[in-house]
Amino acid sequence: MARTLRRGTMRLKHRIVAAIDATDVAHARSVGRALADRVDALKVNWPLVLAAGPSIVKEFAASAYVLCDFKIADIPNTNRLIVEQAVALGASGVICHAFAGEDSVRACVEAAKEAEVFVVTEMSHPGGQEFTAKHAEEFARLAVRAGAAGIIAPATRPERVRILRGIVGNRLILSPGVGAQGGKPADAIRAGADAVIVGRALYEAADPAKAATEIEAEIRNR
Ligand code: O7M
Repeated sequence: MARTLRRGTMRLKHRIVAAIDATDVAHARSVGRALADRVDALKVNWPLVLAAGPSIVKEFAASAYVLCDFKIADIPNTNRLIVEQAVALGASGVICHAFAGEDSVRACVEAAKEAEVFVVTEMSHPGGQEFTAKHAEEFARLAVRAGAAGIIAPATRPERVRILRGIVGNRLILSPGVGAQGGKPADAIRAGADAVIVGRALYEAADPAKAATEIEAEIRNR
């Protein structure tokens, strides 16, 4: 039986967003199926969309909250067009960059309608300290002003998550950089993240469902 698209606000039951960046489409599908009920969202980025085609968003949206991580960073009109396409495919959330400016972020929020917009602040990799870290607080304030649902902040630097939490109040904070990039889920959550974003530690695991359960337990027992 075909399941209807489930759109709405992210429910933080597991406090995990799975980044399905696998480019072996059969594997990505199988990981998506295994994790749909064990994480709060499936995050889809360019590697999988380029490998599988945009219809993968629709496919995942039949059983999960799909967060389209296209790191949208263009002029307002182009941002609007991208968000409209992602939402039409079934995305419940989209991710944009702040550096393109407030008008560009606002265009995403307006086009998203009932879908949620998350704004990247400081990036989790070493290069994230070169430019994004210097403006992360401004990006977080911009996200709040523009009416975003939340921000993306680095699990690799929990002390930065704590500072950004002080700026965004009760907006959501999703933290990537757990596992393969060295961050610890419990540290990010203790610092104020609502959920961690986990890619390779889940989709490269021998048993992704078991790996998700273990991360959830680590968060619960922090
Ligand atoms: O757990 P990994 O390292 O295999 O994957 C992390 C995922 O989070 C991957 O999809 C990245 O594109 C994403 N990500 C970061 O790793 N760092 C960031 O600063 C931001 C993101 C992200 O999700 O931005 C929205």
